[in-house]
This record gives sequence, structure tokens and C-alpha cells, in this order.
Amino acid sequence: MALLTPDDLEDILKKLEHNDNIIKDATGMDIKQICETVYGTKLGCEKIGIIPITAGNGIIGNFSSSLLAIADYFGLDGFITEHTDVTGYYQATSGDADILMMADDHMFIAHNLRNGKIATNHICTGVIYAEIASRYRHADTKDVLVIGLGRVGYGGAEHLVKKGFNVFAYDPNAEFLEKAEKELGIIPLDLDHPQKFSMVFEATPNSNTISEGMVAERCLVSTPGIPCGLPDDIGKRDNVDLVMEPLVIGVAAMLHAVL
Ligand code: NAD
Ligand code: 2YH
Repeated sequence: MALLTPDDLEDILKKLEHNDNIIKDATGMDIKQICETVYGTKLGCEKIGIIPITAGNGIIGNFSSSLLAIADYFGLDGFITEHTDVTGYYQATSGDADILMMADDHMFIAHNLRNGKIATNHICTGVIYAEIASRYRHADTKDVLVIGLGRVGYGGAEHLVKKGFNVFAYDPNAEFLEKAEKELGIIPLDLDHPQKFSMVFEATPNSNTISEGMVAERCLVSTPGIPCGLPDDIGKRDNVDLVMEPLVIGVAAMLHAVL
């Protein structure tokens, strides 16, 4: 499992602004509007309790402070507990938090203590990046390509299938590809005769996962993957609209998902 690094989280609100402008141009909606539409909820005045977790690889510099900055960006009150782990959990609940946020190396969750809803970062990230890809205003088909069918990619693929898109997908893990074909009805991408897509949702931890033959001249690549799977030269030459941001878009989706 790839872990975020403090460098990934430098200037996240600047990265968000840059990506939100691309999202607006490409879809006609900003990230907040897309979250509100997908989850049917609006952020109010919830208080977010952020608990640093030391398990596994431990505290990631900038992680808790980034979550606090995100809460503030969306107009919510938030606080980071002074203590970590179970003591931090106790502090967050005593501090009157409505929503708790915490992550170890495997799972990053938001838990709304008022209604009991829990959202995971991997599902919410998959759903919201897939949704962004599916809203590309220059696309004239319902064909969308999903690259990577792991925890994030599978959730996004499922969302696209439910929305009625023709979901083509590729993952070198044959078991994952077969599972998605059986359970979701995705169409395995024919690598010998690749089709060009104008909507691409990429969710892998690898670079260069997108090849020239996969992208149409005018296309949107929506990817939470770190590092980015789109090679620079393809992005520039084909004028690709690229949405790629390390944390905020997924967290915005988590907050909307638990309301
Ligand atoms: P995962 O390990 O569960 O799944 C990754 C999948 O990609 C695997 O199934 C693997 O076989 C597949 N893959 C690898 N190379 C490929 C290739 N060339 N073509 C197609 N598929 C390929 O990982 P995950 O939890 O789904 O996360 C995916 C990426 O998203 C990671 O980089 C993770 O750090 C990142 N992520 C980012 C955010 C964000 O907010 N930006 C949030 C969550 C996860
Ligand atoms: O980065 C991660 C994991 N990859 C899970 C997130 C899923 N995208 N976890 C963050 C760990 C944070 C740390 N425990 C802290 O600072 O509290």
C-alpha cells in the first residue's frame, strides 16, 4: 500500500485550486457541486475531530494539518487531538466532534458520530474521480476506460457501471480483471486492438500506465494515482485535460458521503 509523503501534501490548497479550475472547465461543475450531486448532501457546520494515528509506519508529517486545512476550506470547524490513537479518540469525542477522521497505513476513514455513517477514502476517491471522468463535456460516447482495478479502481468502476457507462478496464492482475468482469460486467480492454477513449479514470500506484493508443486527442484523464500514470509527453502532445490531486478531492467526497 502506497503511503502519502509530507512532500505530496505540500501546498495542497494550491493544488486543489488548480485542479478545481480544470474540473470546472472540463465538466461545468466544481468539486463541491459534484460531491453534492453524487451524495445528495451539503456540508453544514459539522465539527471535524482529527486523530493522529501512530500504528504501522506512524505519523505522516502534514497529514493531520492537511485534513484541518481541508475542513477549514469547506467552511467547517475542526481540531487535531493533542494525543494520538485511543487517547486521541477519547479526546475527539469529548471535544464534541460530529465527524472523526483518522488513518493508519491501510484504511482512512470518516465516521459521523451523529448518524453512524462511515466512509472509506479508497471507495470515496474511486467514486469521485470516476464521476469527474464521466462528466467530461467533450465526450460524445458513454465509453470510459478504467486503468487499475484495486481498491480505488474497483469502487470507481462499480460507480460507472451503475451510472450506465460502457466500462472498459485493464489491470495486469488477471484475478482482479476477471472479478470485475464477473461481478460488474466490465469489458476487458483488448490490448492488441486498443480503442481511444475520451474519458479515462486511472487508479494505480505506477507511472506510464497510459499509452498513446489509449487516449483520444481531446480527453480527460482523472487520476488519484500517485505518481501520475499519464506520461508528460502524451499529456502535452494530445492536450489532455488532467485532474490529479493527492488528498483534498477524496476527502471532500468522504465528508459528503457521511452526511
Ligand atoms: P491498489 O494497490 O489496491 O490497486 C492498484 C491496482 O493497480 C492493482 O490492482 C494493480 O494490479 C494495478 N496496476 C498496476 N500497474 C498497472 C498498469 N500498468 N495498468 C493497469 N493497472 C495497473 O491501490 P489503491 O488503494 O487502489 O490506490 C491506487 C492509487 O491511488 C495509489 O497510488 C494510491 O496511493 C492512490 N490514492 C490516492 C488518493 C488521492 O486522494 N489522490 C486516495 C487514495 C489512493
Ligand atoms: O496514506 C495512508 C494510507 N495509504 C491509507 C490512505 C488511503 N489513501 N494513510 C495515512 C496515514 C496517516 C498517519 N497514520 C497519521 O499521520 O495519522
